[in-house]
Amino acid sequence: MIGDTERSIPAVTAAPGYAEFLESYCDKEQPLLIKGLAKSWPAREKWISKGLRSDLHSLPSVRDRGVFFVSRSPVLEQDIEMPEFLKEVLSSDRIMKDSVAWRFWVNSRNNRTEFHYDTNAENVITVQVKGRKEWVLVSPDTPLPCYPFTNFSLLKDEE
Ligand SMILES: O=C(O)CCC(=O)C(=O)O
Repeated sequence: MIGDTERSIPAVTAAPGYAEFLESYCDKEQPLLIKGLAKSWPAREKWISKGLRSDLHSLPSVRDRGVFFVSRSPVLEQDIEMPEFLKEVLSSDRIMKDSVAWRFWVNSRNNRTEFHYDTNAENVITVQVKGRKEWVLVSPDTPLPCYPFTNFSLLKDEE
């Protein structure tokens, strides 16, 4: 809990349509939790930590950035069932502009990622394929002791 400003994030069990996503969430900068989005993805069975790491290492477009793997083009699409609204999000430059990057965070139990700004990605869409993760989202106006990606982009050398 962060002071008295804690708010919960609205949760739905079915993906919204693209227009609803834009109007009700994206345009209002309102985070949204879609429960069970990946529950029927082949990735849930296929992505075992060690094998996934070596699969990612074998793909030419993927770079191992230490804390995550990144690719500027889609990879492992056969393991993913992309919801319609997300296909539209990814094919439009309205939401992601030119910062679309696929990142794979392959972490072990009890991993903790420190607070950071993702200034190179105006919006972040994250799918928790396996396991659990607690997220703490903080207003950009709130000063935090964190490593700020304010002056540079981790993805710059991929362009
Ligand atoms: O999965 C994590 O530990 C961090 C993910 C994250 O920071 C991001 O997607 O920008």
